[in-house]
Amino acid sequence: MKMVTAIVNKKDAGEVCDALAEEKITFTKMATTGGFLKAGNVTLLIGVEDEQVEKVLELIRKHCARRMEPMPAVVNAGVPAFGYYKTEVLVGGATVFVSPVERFEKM
Ligand code: 2BA
Repeated sequence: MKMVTAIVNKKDAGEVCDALAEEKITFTKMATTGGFLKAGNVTLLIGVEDEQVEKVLELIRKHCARRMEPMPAVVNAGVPAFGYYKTEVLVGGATVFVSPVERFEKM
């Protein structure tokens, strides 16, 4: 068994969750915050059998877009007042970790 931890953009979370539910894949949805942009994102905990991992990754890939997000002023603080500096950053599609599950029990 594997635990898929997927950090997705809030804008994509609804579609990803609907797609997982449609495939009868159980998951937990958590409201989280990115450490860099300090903006809300969504973390999904998806415990699945090994043979379902690729299906889960495929659904996440299909429904998560890469997009430019504005950097909040605090992240931009300290840059020179003149000249070019970055005001947007490329985020996503999704950041995914696949970890082995040593033991799974429902009590
Ligand atoms: P944030 O930490 O808010 O990062 C948002 C985006 O900002 C990142 O997109 C990346 O493009 C950029 N970024 C992050 N740290 C940076 C830095 N030190 N310098 C310059 N740019 C930086 P993604 O890589 O797609 O990450 C989206 C969200 O996924 C992250 O939101 C964070 O919540 C999570 N994440 C990404 N990598 C992670 C990791 N290794 N461990 C845990 N969470 C991670």
